[in-house]
Amino acid sequence: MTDQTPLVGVILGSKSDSAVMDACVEQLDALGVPNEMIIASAHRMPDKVHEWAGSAADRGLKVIIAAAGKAAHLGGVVAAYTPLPVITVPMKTSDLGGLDSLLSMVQMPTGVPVACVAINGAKNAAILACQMLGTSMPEYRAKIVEYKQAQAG
Ligand code: RP5
Repeated sequence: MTDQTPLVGVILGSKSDSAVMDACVEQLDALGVPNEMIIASAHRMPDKVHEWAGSAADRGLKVIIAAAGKAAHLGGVVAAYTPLPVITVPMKTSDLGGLDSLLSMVQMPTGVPVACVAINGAKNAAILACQMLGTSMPEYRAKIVEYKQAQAG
């Protein structure tokens, strides 16, 4: 999190998701991507999700990352309310190992796409968001080039 206007919004279905998703925010920070994070469940707090997602583009966000578990409708609901690209992160679950979350996210109906990273793929969601910013903002493309060079050793 920085003082700059957030470009990436991270929304979690529950505070319990932050144990995994803190790594997403840390990766965004490491890449220098201004971000904001809120907790709002599609099922428990639908009005809050609507308000946040519906105002996201006008507030300056460019990409949204949505993390949730079980019957994980959060990313799809957010995508219904915004023209911004939505990256979803399926949370590993105690009952079904995250397959429930994964299928809930990837099986979106035609017309409301979301991207989906691996189960608990918090860091990849941050990197993908930065890559999306990099298509029109050279400073973020440069961050990805730098990241890939460091990764290659
Ligand atoms: C989902 O249900 C959340 O995203 C979380 O992954 C899962 C369990 O939530 P809690 O019962 O821990 O709040 O909505």
